[in-house]
Amino acid sequence: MSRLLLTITALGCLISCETRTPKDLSKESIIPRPASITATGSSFRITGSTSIVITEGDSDLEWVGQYLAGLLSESTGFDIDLVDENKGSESIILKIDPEGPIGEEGYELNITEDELTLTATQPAGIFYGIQTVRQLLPAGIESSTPQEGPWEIATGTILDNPRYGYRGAMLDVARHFFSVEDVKRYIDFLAYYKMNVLHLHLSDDQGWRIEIKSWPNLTSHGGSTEVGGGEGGYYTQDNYREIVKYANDRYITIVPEIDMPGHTNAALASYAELNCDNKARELYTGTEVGFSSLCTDKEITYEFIDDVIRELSEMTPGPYFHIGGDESHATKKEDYLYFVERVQSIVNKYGKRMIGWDETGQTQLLPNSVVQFWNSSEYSLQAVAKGAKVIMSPAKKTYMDMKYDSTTSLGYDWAAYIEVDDGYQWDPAEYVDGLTDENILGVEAPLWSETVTNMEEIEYMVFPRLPGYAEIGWTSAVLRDWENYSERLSNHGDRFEAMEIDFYRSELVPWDK
Ligand code: IFG
Repeated sequence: MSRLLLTITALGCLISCETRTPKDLSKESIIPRPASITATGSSFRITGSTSIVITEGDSDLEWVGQYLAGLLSESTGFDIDLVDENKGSESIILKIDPEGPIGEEGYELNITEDELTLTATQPAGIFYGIQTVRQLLPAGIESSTPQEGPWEIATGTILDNPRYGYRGAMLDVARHFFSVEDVKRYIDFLAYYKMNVLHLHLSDDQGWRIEIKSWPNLTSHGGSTEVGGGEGGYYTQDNYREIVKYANDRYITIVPEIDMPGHTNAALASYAELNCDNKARELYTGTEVGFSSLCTDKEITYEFIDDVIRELSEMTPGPYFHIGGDESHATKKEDYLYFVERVQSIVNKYGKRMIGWDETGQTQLLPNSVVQFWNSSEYSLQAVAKGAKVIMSPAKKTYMDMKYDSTTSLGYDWAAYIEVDDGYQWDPAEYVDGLTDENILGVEAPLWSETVTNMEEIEYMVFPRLPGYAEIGWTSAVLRDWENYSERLSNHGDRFEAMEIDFYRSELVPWDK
């Protein structure tokens, strides 16, 4: 090869090899955007001799360490193990320091050429720091099979902590039923973007999805179909416990919802005595809303609700129980108010805080209750006036069953078309006059499933909007702008591909820049 050609090749490699080694931490595409990043201009490399160091006394870091070791080993092909003292270089050190960085979900990530150190006051912070480390490595780190390296990360320091304590998404498993495996994959998506709540919409007109041992027909009959007439399905109590454990291991709280007094046809079809006329309803496989109501002036209704809330609360370690309360058009107003107040006391009796859709803001709420704003500012402000907190889920911004635009085949458009920029460009504390951060618990993005039937369709409606909702929940408003975000989001396209996520390639995002 001629001297000239050799020089050009070497130069080319220098440029391409040089750019392949990340050196500027501040140029990385982390979502949610961290609170602060300081770059120091070099790089750290994970190699076959890398180990994860957890010094003794941090035993509750064991699971998090194994989680990281599993993730790294699978895609690097290295055998990365946990050790209890730092012997070599290229180590990853995880440590809990009660005097450590800010907040119980915060973390400090310190990267030098020799070691990568994650420090936090709680294991949750280490878990969130690990999500950041994943995003600093090449997209191949997300592959389920060994990929070519090198596995390099730019050096520097990241100090990070979330804006809101409630950063969630909802999955409607009632209109269409989804398997335990599908729910676990949905949980993996939330964990990757540092979200910490999964709200499961477990019952509706079309299906009852959670086994209640004292009322077995709810699932044997009420769980036997779904929108469109398919076979439906339900979670046994062991299935539900498995979902709860999978979520809790990833610092995600499950919020179970039993929607009532409306949205209850599946229960009304399962037990005649729950109907005011003592006639069991037919199973329903359509998509209308607002036509059903439990019989609010029969005592057996409250015995039923007491059993349901007792059994479900016993399997739910999280602090919340969602009672729905939306679109109760078939319930007289005064019956609705009486019903919600009685159910609120049952929820509290079993040690949980009630969450209800914003219509419940009209009732005598206890200060520890929460309303989920989806449609009515008026009801939400009524709730705040009674000392309740608000979860922000404006349908026009966060409903992931809304079409991206008129060409989207799945979903609805009754609230709005929600393109990727629409879902990102709003702020929870500015959305409703009179609703400020002192009233707001956090944000949640619901996915209703009337038109969504499988995991691919879930992925198409959820990505690429979900990372934006995660950033709204985590990152302070001053650090958020569409220009910067869309640039970072464009670099997540190859991560979605590595995770085999079937995402909508919005033209508003410069995916192939
Ligand atoms: N509103 C209903 C949901 C669902 C949704 C579809 C709420 C609180 C319309 N209630 O949103 O059950 O049908 O976009």
